[in-house]
Amino acid sequence: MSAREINFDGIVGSSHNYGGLSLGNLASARNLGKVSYPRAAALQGLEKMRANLALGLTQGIFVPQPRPARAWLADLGTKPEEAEPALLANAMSASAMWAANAATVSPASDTADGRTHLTVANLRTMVHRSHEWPATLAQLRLAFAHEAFTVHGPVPPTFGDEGAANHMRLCTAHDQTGVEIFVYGLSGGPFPARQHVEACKAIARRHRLKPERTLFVAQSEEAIAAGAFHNDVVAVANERVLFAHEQAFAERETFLGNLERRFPDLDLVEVSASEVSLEDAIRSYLFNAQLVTPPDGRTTLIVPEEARETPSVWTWLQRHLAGNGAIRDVRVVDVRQSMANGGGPACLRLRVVCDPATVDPRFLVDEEKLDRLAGVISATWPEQIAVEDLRQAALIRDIERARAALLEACGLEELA
Ligand code: SUG
Repeated sequence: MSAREINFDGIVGSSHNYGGLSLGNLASARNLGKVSYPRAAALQGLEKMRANLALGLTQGIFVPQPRPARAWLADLGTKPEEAEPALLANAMSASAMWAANAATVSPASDTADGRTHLTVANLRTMVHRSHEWPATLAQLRLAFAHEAFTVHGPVPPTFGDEGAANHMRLCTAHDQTGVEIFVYGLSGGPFPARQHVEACKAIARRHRLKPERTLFVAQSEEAIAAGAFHNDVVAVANERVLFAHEQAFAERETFLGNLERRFPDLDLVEVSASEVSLEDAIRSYLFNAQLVTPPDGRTTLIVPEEARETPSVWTWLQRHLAGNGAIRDVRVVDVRQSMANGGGPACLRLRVVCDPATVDPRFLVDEEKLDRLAGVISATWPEQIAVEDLRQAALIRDIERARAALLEACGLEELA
């Protein structure tokens, strides 16, 4: 088999809740304290994967992390029963579901040593995400143990790194040499810039990328200030196509000029602020879509329901389709439980271009396996969680048992 793109989706963890933990992520702040529905959330995620399989795409999974994060609480000298409420909330988040923040990936065709390189993201800016990386790294090391891969530890936490959410790749086909674009933040008005340029440069060096096929570009301050806490909230790329809001990048003309010089085949689909405001783009997550190439070659955009409900966005999409633009098809998925924490279809997946035969099969899914996982989730995931219940011993027990049942169904007990 040859290399192809695999989307690895994070399964929504059994502790999924709305803790309002992410400054600069407007949905997270807006939904603080709302009752969450972990079972429905995880099943929505599985349905998205099912729809991708139906499109003919190859689908993978990552399993949820241990919650509460007992190891992290122990490092802080406490435990779930004793931790202060704020600390406990940071130990209970299911935020590892957003696999786009798991790692940055450079496919073998881009690297000097012909291996696929992955660097686990340190996620150091947000407290609740800063302790994800050890469990993510353990999982990456299992899934990508084959010699075709090199899995790196995190960039030192001096420099913030949030993984593939701030990384795009342009290429004529997934298995061909690409141009890798690293997007960093300098300033975000009232909000933190989570991705540091020093981390981007470190990853490009570690991954042994060719400087002439690598670009670094800053997010615009206005995008971060409007709620684009990751670049994938305002831009997404697939093969030749870069789909972006015109206010996504600082020094837009310079960036696009540099990009066209490095990648003359670029097919730029830019949405102007007069057609879709930054506010509508961020509320609807138009750009936090999966832009994919199914086997029939028709570039397809997988958007959340919220995009259909936002008139300016839906009008833009219909006009683009009618005009035979680069995006040939639009599919709508319901990931509302994740969206309410600022995680759209693209946040939920990590793209890895590789030969599926080199991936540990426990991390790949087909219809039948999704059925089995849905059975476990329906039987064990809590139906709902109110933030004030996070300390309840019975809930904590259910959350931990549910994850154990899923690990068993996946044959991944060693991640317990
Ligand atoms: O890091 N939300 C996540 C959403 C991540 C989305 N990922 C990408 N854009 N790729 C974040 O802000 C909210 C958790 C809470 O408030 O309970 C949260 O972590």
